[in-house]
Order: sequence, then C-alpha cells, then structure tokens
Amino acid sequence: MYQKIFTRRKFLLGLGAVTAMGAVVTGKDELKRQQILALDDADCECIKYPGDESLKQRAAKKKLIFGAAIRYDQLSSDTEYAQNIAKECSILLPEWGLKWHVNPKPLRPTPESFDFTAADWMLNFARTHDMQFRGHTLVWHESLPPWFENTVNHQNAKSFLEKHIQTVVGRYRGKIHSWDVVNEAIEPRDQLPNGLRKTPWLELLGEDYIDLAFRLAHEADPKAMLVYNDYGLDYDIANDEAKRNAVIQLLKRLKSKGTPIHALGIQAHLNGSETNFNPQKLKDFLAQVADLGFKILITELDVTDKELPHDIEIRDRIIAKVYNNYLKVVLEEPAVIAVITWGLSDKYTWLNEFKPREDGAPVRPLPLDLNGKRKFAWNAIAHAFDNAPTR
Ligand code: 9MR
Repeated sequence: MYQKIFTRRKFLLGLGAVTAMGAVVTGKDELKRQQILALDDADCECIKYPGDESLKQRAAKKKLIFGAAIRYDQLSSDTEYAQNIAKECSILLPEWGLKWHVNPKPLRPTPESFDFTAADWMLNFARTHDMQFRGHTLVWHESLPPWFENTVNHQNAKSFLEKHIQTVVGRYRGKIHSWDVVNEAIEPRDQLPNGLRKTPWLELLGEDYIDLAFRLAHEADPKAMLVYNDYGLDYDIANDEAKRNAVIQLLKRLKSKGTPIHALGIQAHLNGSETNFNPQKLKDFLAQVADLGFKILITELDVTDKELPHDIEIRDRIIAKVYNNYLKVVLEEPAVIAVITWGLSDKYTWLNEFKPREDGAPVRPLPLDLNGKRKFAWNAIAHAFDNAPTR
C-alpha cells in the first residue's frame, strides 16, 4: 500500500513538472495542478492505511461518536451495505424518513396522518445493532408536503407545528440521541432582519417559530439533545462569514430567551475544489459556540468532487486531504461530540443527483467506495480520530 502511495506521489510531482512547462494541463486546470502538487509527504500521512479498527471504535477511544445518514430503502435492500453500516457506525439517522415529505415514503401523507414505517424500521435496525439514533428534521423549508401550501395558514400554523412535533418527537421519546429541531433557518442572501431565511414557517409564525419548535420538542422528549442545524459555515468566504455571524446571534438570542437548545449541528458539506479554508476562522467560530455553552455535532459531512480531476487516485487523495484538514481543526474543539457523514458509501449519495460531474463519472465523496471498500477518505477520517484529543 505504502509503496503504491509513494510511486503515485512521484508520478504526481512529475505531472506537476510537466505542467509547469505548460505541456499537460493549462488555464483553468491551474488550481487542480496546485492541489495535486500540494499533496506532499506530510499530506500523505493521512492516507496511509491505519489498520482495521472501525471508525466507531477509533471515535469511541476519544469519547466521540461516529455515524451516518442512511436511507431506509437502501439499507433494507443491501445486506453488504447494512453490514458496513453496522461495522463502522455507532449512530444513525434517516436521510429521509423523518422529514415531512419525501417520496416514496412521506411521513405526512395527508394533513391528518403520519406514516412511521421508514423511521420505525431504521430505529429498530439501530437498536438491534447497538447504535444510537438521531432525528432529522422537524422544521425545514424543504420537503414539505404538496398539501402544505393550501392547508396551512396563519390561523392554523401553530397547531400544525404543535401536532407534528408532539406526535413525532413523542413517539420516539427516550429513544433519540438528538433531534435536528430547526434546519437551515439562516440565509443572509435573503436580506431579512437577523439573517433569517425566508421560509413558510417564518412567514406564517414570525421569528418565534424557532423558539416554539424547541420548546415543543423539549416538552415531548425532555431528555433528547436539541440541535439547530445549518450548512455553509465552513469557509472563509463572504456568505459563510455572514452565516457564521448570524448563527452566533441566533444562538445568543435563543439562549437569552431560555429556549431549550443544546447544540449546533454543522452540516459540513465540503467542496474538494474550495481553496478558501481558513483553520483559524473555523476554530474561532467553534470556540464562540462552545463559549455560549453549546455542544457541536458535525452532522452531514461529505466532500463534493464535482470539479476535481477525473483520475480516481488523484481525486481520492484530494478528498482525503479535505476530510483530514477539516477534522483536524474541528476535533481540536472539545465541544465537538460527534462526526456524522451524509451516507457512508459512494454507492448511495445525494451528490450523484445534486452535484454530478460533467464527465459523467460516479462521484466519490464518502469514506467507502461503490463496492463498500475503504478509500483514502476513510483512512483520513480514521487518522483524524486517532490524532484527536480525547473529550
Ligand atoms: O440527501 C437528501 C436528499 O436525498 C433529499 O432528496 C433532500 C430533500 O429532502 O435532502 C437531502 O438532505 C439534505 C438534508 O436533509 C439537509 N441538509 C442538506 C442535505 C443535502 O441536500
């Protein structure tokens, strides 16, 4: 394995030299060339195979939890995948099953009814395999049912929210590690006060919908950790900076109101081609959240390879490096208690549909490959856990 890495490194440096003369890669590929050249020996440390121990075992040694978001239809129909999930994960959450409406198994098929088939099946799988279970998500502007717009109005919005949270959170009372109560409520680009996102819930109930949702969830399951979850908090770019600030302000407002909120979920949908990663800025943000008394969960980690080179080994090295650089910073913060990837294997990832590659090659954003084999990304996560301080 090491021999292979070493040989490839020499090849990559060779490619760099040729490119420097302009013979192989030109123009827009300059960024990619630099990324490839940046994969020197130190960076390669994180992709050396660290041994067989699973991610959940390595995480546990540092009192961390590792897990993944999983789809019921995929888990129930693919034994090999299910075995890998059981082997690597100590926490699971449904990618779909607890949202109001995602076909083919909506939780809220009609305004009056609930269908818990998918979520129940997955909770049972988690318990059978001695894993914890998370809920995602109670209040979101996406994945609302087709009936929502013509049924929910200013008069009945509060009772719809109450009934939803009481029924769903109540059903799993005492069985849930943490709930993503409100998802993605901040979007500075919408230019609303407090950086709030323009959502149906905001329009129907005003900003207090956030506080209300947390209070309802807490009443329905007083022991569950309640999380505010959002994306776009990772990079040193203007919108991420504005989002980080708005999230801190939101957490402060909720804290001063006595809202029962316990943690921030950082989705961490990372980008393999993003160069504006500033460890210090991320570190400062995490410290600010921790100083307010909140725990932090990395809730939806993956790395898009949409704009990375076609060559699988180069792609995998760059992705691994992104995982490792990010987790190195994040795991230094003692308030971080969990790392959860959005899927576990490249066989099943939302990015194939949402951020496909122009060359049509299957995307490779996750720790396991299409055949469930561990990739450099897996090695990088293992390496980050092995080198993390214990909580
Ligand atoms: O990965 C999820 C995809 O399969 C769904 O179609 C989509 C809509 O429900 O949601 C995706 O998951 C999102 C998550 O719930 C919230 N953060 C962003 C995730 C990726 O879009």
